[in-house]
Amino acid sequence: MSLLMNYTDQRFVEIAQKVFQEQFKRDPKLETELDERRKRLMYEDVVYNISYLMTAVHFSDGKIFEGYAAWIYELLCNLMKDLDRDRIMEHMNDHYRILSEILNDYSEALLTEEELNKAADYLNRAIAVTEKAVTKVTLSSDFQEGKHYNVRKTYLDALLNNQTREAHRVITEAKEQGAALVEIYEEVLAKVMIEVGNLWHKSIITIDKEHYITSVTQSVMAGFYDEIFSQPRKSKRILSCAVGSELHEVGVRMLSDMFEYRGWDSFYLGAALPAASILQAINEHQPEIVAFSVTMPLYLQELEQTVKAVKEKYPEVKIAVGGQAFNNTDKLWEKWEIDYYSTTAAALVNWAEQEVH
Ligand code: B12
Repeated sequence: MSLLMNYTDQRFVEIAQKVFQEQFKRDPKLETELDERRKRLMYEDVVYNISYLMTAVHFSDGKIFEGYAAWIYELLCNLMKDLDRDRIMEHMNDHYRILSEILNDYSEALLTEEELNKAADYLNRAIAVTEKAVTKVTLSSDFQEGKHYNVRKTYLDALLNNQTREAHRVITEAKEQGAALVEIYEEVLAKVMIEVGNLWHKSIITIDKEHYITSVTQSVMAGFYDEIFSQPRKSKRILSCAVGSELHEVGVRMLSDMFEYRGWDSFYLGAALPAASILQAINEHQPEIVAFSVTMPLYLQELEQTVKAVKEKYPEVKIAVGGQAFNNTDKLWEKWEIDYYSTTAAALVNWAEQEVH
């Protein structure tokens, strides 16, 4: 077994080339993802991977290759930030599978049966290490603090691994084990969404993954609707929406659901609602409270105008504002004629239960 010692060995070169070509054959998307420079680096990596594998086989030490697999995966994730972590996992694991098959074809010509078995075992271990590493991302301290950490971490892990059913299962299980709906919304779903934004901001995940997680989270919320919409009624109404050209609407939907769950009739009007439509909807639904949400500071001005218009036309309606746009302001809400501001939807529900009779 002298592969490592002699890179110019024709069989070694042949293996590397075959693995490289086979990877493109099986995964044509690679052509568009890798430019010429990346292709050259990828070929070099194939050579590098084989030599690490041979070192591990030589010492009968699978840890050498496992450690290498974890290291090369993180390196590639950092070098190719335009690709998602699980796409890079796919690249690597295809590579390990192909290498295993091609080594097998060479069989005794290159390695003894015992060595071949070891190589196959180490390649499988590398696959497992790489699969696990997909979710090994640095999470913010906010995400790690507070109740139900395990539930939100498992939920996030499932989603980072594209495991939609598992994500649903995690939430159903938390509910069955007694987590309140408000806790699932605030402590699990909201915190996971915020963390997903952080991961996107750090280029750890790509935009398609962020969209996928948003849509699964919305479907998880929809799964609670039978329960939410079958609570005893209170004859109180809340109208809510996001204003301006604001597309972030998961938070204000949560808010609306929490009111409905407490027996209020909720009129949730979604994202990007123009002021004129808001005024018309208030006239139609006659809510006791209107709740406005803004995430992007760009739309605060429009919210200010909307608040003024509502106050003028419907002075008896209570106005609540919230959303992340207020986080980095000098208590902007104190300068407006509103009735309530808070950083969480749950706090508004509690306030409204006390204040609105
Ligand atoms: C999903 C998402 C999107 C989706 C939204 C889809 C949808 N259907 O909602 C899409 C893809 C559309 C999107 C687009 C954009 N996004 Co975006 N997005 C997110 C993400 C990851 C999650 C949003 C979310 O659901 N959060 C969870 C909810 C539950 O939180 P919440 O809204 O704050 O609500 C809670 C409280 O604030 C409160 N609350 C909310 N409203 C109200 C109202 C009242 C009255 C009260 C009392 C309480 C209250 O209740 C909730 C629970 O307590 C965030 C990350 C983040 N930090 O949130 C980025 C994030 C908000 N997006 C960001 C950006 C930059 C954008 C884009 C500009 C990207 C782009 N280049 O196109 C666009 C802007 C679009 C627009 N015009 O609005 C940045 C904003 C940075 C900034 N401050 O300027 C963030 C923070 C990501 C990041 N970390 O950089 N995004």
